[in-house]
Amino acid sequence: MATSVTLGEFLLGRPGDFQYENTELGRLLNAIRLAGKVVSHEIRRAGLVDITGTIGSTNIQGEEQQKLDIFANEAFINTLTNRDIVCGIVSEENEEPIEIRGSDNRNRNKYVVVMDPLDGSSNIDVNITVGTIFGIYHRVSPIGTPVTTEDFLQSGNNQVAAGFIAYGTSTMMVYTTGNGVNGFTLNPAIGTYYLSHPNIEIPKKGNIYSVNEGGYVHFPQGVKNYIKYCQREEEDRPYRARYVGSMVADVWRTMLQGGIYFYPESTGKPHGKLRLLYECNPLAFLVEQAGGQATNGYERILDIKPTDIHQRMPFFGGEGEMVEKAMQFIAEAD
Ligand code: AHM
Ligand code: MG
Repeated sequence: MATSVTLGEFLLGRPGDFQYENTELGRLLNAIRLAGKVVSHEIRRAGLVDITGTIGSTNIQGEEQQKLDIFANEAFINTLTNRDIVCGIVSEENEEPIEIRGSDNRNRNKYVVVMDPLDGSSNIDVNITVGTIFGIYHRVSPIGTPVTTEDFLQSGNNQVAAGFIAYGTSTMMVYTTGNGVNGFTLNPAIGTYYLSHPNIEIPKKGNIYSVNEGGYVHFPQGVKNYIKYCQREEEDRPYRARYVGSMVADVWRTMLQGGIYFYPESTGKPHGKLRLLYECNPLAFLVEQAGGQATNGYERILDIKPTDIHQRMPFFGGEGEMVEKAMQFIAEAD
């Protein structure tokens, strides 16, 4: 591990840095790191106790079993609700926004959070990385009034902070507040996250492409042409193919090793699969802050004004030149 700085110390800031620890944003990030530990602990038990069953089934003690994505959803909602910082949450698990009026019931909390509490949860049963994705915004509605849908339908440019917690071979929290990206690895023995990946920068000249090619026949012609380009024996190609099928893991690899990750539209999924608010936007913010690009094939993800809280959006993210090349193929085929 490169350094012994903890996430708590990092949030305190160094002279000249922003100081988060005593601000509401610092407390909010603290709440997320805590909920991440609770979820991590539960996920680590997944192979030991029978907790991956479906809702409604009972385990051997007769207790009701809970799916891990429901557990994660409740862990994050409870942790965020109890701190009088957040006035509303949009979660992949909840059809409607969750309104939080605060302990004094006066709607005075400033922030909204969008989240996918356990992305890629179908991977748990096969011991593959899953993750919590989050984005944080200032509310746009006046303090003292109930949270509105408009508070959540902000373009990703307005994110105050965003990140993910990956539950993989280790548990990591990776986030940005618009001042670079830093990654922290949890030491589970003492429950502390350490700064393991300071100032992450996506390597130039990537050579990995990452897409679910099972959908190839349904992709637009430009995307098909780009995939063939990735596979052609020319210059530094063919590229290597990697696809976990867990967006946090695929984007994290892309940030560390370079390359491009994409989930395009297809005939069956005209807007792709990934959700703009709580999958595309937070990860686009991270990718850009690490020096890369993230688009929907035509325009920057972060510039898109959402129209629906669960809206889907094609995603092309990674090393800038590779994303531009993909966009060039899409434009040429249109
Ligand atoms: P989920 O939110 O239902 O878990 O779906 C999102 C996940 C992403 O993590 C991943 O990139 C994608 O679904 C994989 O989908 P596919 O199996 O179609 O490739
Ligand atoms: Mg998801």
